[in-house]
This record gives sequence, C-alpha cells and structure tokens, in this order.
Amino acid sequence: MVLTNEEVAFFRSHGYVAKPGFFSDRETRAFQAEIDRLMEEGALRNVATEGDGKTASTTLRNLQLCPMYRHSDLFRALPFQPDVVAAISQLIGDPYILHLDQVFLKPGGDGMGTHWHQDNAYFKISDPLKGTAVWIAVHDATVDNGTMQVVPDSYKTAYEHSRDPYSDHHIRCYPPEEQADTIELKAGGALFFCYGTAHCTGQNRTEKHRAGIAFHFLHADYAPKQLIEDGRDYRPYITGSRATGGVAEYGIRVDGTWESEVEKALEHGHAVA
Ligand SMILES: O=C(O)CCC(=O)C(=O)O
Repeated sequence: MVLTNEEVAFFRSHGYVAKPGFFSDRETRAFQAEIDRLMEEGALRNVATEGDGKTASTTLRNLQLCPMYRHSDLFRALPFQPDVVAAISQLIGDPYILHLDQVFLKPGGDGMGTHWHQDNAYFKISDPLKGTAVWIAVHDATVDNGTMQVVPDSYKTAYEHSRDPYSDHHIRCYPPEEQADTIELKAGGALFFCYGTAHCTGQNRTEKHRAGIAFHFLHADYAPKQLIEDGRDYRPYITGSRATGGVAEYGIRVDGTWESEVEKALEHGHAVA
C-alpha cells in the first residue's frame, strides 16, 4: 500500500492529503530537468492578464502548459508510474482515467498565483470525491514562493464561481480562506486533493522560479461521455479492463517506460548543464 489507511481516511473525510517525499530524489531531479527543457523550448504560456481577463499582463506571469503529454514523454509516463497508479486507486477506486495534465510555473519575482477555485466548478462530476488531482512540487514549495493552500472539507459546498479577471481563462471563488491549510512541500512531495477541494497558490516572492505539475484522475463511472468514448486520442484508462498501458490512446505502450524516461530526462539535464 502506497498510502496508509489513515491517509485514505483523511482524504475521504477532508478532501485532501499531503504525502511528502512521494517521489525519489532521482525522479525529482528528472522533473526539474524536464521543466527546464520545456522552459528553454518556450512551451509554457503566460495566462496572467491585466485585470480585464483578456489583455496579457506585462507585469505578472503565471506560466502554464496544458496538456503536457504531447511535449514530454516523461510526463506522459508519470500517470503510469506504479506508486501513482496505486495511490489513485486507493483514493478514488477503479477503473479510472487520466483526465488532464498540466504545468504551473511561477517565475521568481513576478510569478503570480492561481486564485481560489474548485476543479469541480469546471468538471461538474456528481460526486466531487470521485476525481482527484495530484499536485507535485517540482521545486521546494514554501509560503514565500506561493505554495498551495486548501480549505479542509470544502468539497461539501459547491461555491459560486465567476471569471478570474487576472487570468485569460480561469474562474475563481471566495471560500472561507481563514480556514485554509497551507501545504509546504519539499521538491518531490505530492498533494492529493479531490475535485471539490477549494485551493489556490500565491505569488512567488523569491528570486527563483517554482513549478508544480498537476495530474487529474477521474473514476470512469463519473466521467462525461466524451471523455471515455472510443476514438479519443488521449485521456487514457489507467486501470480497469479497458486499460492498455497507453496503447489504445497514444498508439504506443507507455506503461513500463517510467525508469527509462527518468533516465532520458536526467541525461538531457546533464548534457545541457
Ligand atoms: O499550481 C497552481 O498554481 C495551481 C494548481 C491548480 O490549480 C491545480 O492543480 O488544479
């Protein structure tokens, strides 16, 4: 078991659970090298706006890439990493699909946070505990660099959301933030939070950039039809009788490639260092 019974019970009761040191140092270095590569290639885009929801900000940056799997074999393989597979099975049950994968990068100084929201305001599944994100700290995530905050038990209330005027596509809500739990995590730590958990990140007030990668997983019985119908090219089944290790969705077997993808990302990192 990757998560203890207490951790699973905490998630089911409060809507989130943090797991420091979920990934090894080696895996974490591979994440960092991969994020550096994506940055060098200019794959991330600034979603921050001037306060009108449209005009690209010239003073703040909230860099994102969604989806990541087309740009990164490492991040395409991560949902098939055995500990990830086991943890998600424990939290939401089988069968489940990968729903989304994305990078959130806050540059040092002008890195803007992502305002309060519940993922279920976008996805609207009938039971907000049947979908979960895993948010992975690629670099140490601290109060100073705007780490994640979550409101315990907030999945029990669907807050009203409106357009976030400081982002070109996000929506936001106003949960009781005085009740928030601030989750500081060393690089390689993971925070699991269900689709109903209100969460946000803050501004990066340090000199160094900080990235988080987030993967959303959804129990297939709660997925809207267009996410699970035949012929879609992504959103693979990770577990259950329709899981093919990525073959059906990506045309190649991704399951089982994790170690070699970690090695490749590290080699690239060494080559450019
Ligand atoms: O890292 C961030 O800024 C926000 C992450 C987030 O909102 C998510 O993973 O759903």
